[in-house]
Amino acid sequence: MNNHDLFLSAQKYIPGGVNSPVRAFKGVGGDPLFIKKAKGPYIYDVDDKEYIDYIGSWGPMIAGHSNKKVLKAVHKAVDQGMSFGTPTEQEVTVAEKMCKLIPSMDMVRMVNSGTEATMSAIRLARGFTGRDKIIKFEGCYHGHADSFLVKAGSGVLTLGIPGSPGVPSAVADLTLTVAYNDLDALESTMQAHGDDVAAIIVEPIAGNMNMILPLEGYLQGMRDLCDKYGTILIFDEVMTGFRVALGGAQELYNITPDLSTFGKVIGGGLPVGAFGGRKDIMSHIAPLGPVYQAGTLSGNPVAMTAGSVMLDIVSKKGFYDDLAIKTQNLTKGLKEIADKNSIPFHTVNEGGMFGMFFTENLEINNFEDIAHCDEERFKVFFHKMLDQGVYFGPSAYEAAFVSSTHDEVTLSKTLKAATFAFSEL
Ligand code: KE4
Repeated sequence: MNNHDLFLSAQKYIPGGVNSPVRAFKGVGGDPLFIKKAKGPYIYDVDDKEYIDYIGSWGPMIAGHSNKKVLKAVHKAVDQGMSFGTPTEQEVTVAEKMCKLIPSMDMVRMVNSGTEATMSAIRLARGFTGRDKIIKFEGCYHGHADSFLVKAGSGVLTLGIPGSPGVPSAVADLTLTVAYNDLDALESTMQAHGDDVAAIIVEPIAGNMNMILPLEGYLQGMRDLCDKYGTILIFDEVMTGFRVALGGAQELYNITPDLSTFGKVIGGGLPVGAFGGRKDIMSHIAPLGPVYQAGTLSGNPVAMTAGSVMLDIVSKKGFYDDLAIKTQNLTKGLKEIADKNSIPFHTVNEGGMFGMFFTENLEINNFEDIAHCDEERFKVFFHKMLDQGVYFGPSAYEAAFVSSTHDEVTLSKTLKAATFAFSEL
C-alpha cells in the first residue's frame, strides 16, 4: 500500500491514524510519513523514499538507526527469551551503569516510558513529603499523566489544546504552572505555596516548546528554593539525559536534583523509562517502602540489553564532543543560509539537540516568546525540506536531534536542501 492509502487505512482503526498525536502532521499539514526501515541517519518511507532523519524516534536513536552493536546484542537476547516477569542480570547491569553515570542517583527504578517515569517520580515526591501540590513550567512537557496536562508542551502545544478534557479539576488544581526562566515568579509562587509543594518538576533544558536553554542562575535559584521549602527538585531528563552530555543537563549546569527521570536513549529504541535519585527518597518505593509503583514489563531483559549497549556506546570518550561539533556545524550552516536570504531565523543547540526559530527575536526564554515565532513560515520550511529528503519534527514546538552517524554527507545534503528552501520562503 502507498503512503496515502496506508494513512486512510490507519485512520479507520487508530484515532487520527497514529499512536502518538505529534506524529500526525497536524502541526505542519499533509499526510504523515509511514516509515518502513531505517539505517544510520536515514529513514525510508513505504514509497521507498530516503530521508535524512533529525527526529531519531524523538531522541532514542543517538547512535543512529539499526546500530550494529545494539542489534547484535538484541538478537542474542531475544534468543534467550522475551520476558520473564522476574529480576534479571541485565536490569542490575543497567541500574549500576546509570547510577555510576549520574552521580545524583543512588538508586533507580526502571519503567516503560517517560510518562511512567515522571508520573512515578511525582507520586514518590508526594508520598515522601506528604504534600499534594506540584509546580511545572508553561510549555514544558512531562508526558501525558493527568498532573502534567496543564499548559504542557509537545503534542499538547502542537494541537493548541491548553490541557486536556478528562483531567479532573481536583487534579489539575494541584498543579501550579509558572513561566519558564522566570525565577521571580517561581519565588513568589513558592512564598505563597512552598510549604504545600511536594515537587518542582522541570525540563532543565526545555525541549518541548522548541528548545529553550535555562538562563544563567535559573536552575541554581530553583535548587535553592527547593532547599528553603523542603520541596523535591525533579529534573525531567527524559529528553536531555544522555543527549546533551553523558551526565545529562545536571552535569552541564552542575546542579544536583533530588530525583531525575530518563527515557529515550536508555532504551535504544525499545520502550524504557527510569526514575531515580537520593537513597532516602527512593527507599520509599515499594517493596522497600509504602509508595506503590509497578510494571509488568519494567526492566524487560531485551530492552535492558539494548539500553546497556547504548550506555556503553555513549560512554565512549569523545562521543558528545563529536556530536556537539556535528550539531554546531549544522545549525551554523542553516543560520548562514537564512541570513543570505534575509530570513529572520536563528538556532540554539546543546550536545546532540537543537532548536530552530523563525523570528527576529534573539531572546527566546519562555513559552510566550515561542508563541510569537512565525509558525506558518516553519510549516513551509518543513515541507520544502521534506520534499528534498530532509525530515525535521513535524511541529514548530519540537526540538531536533543529531546522531553520531550524521556525517559530512548528510550535512552537505541538508545545507543544499536548505539553500533551496530558504530561497523559497
Ligand atoms: P514518553 O511517555 O513519550 O516516553 O515520554 C514523555 C516525556 C517526558 N518528559 C520529556 C521531557 C519528554 O520529552 C517526553 C516525551 N517527548 C515527546 C517528544 N517531544 C515524545 C513524542 C511523542 O509524544 O510522540
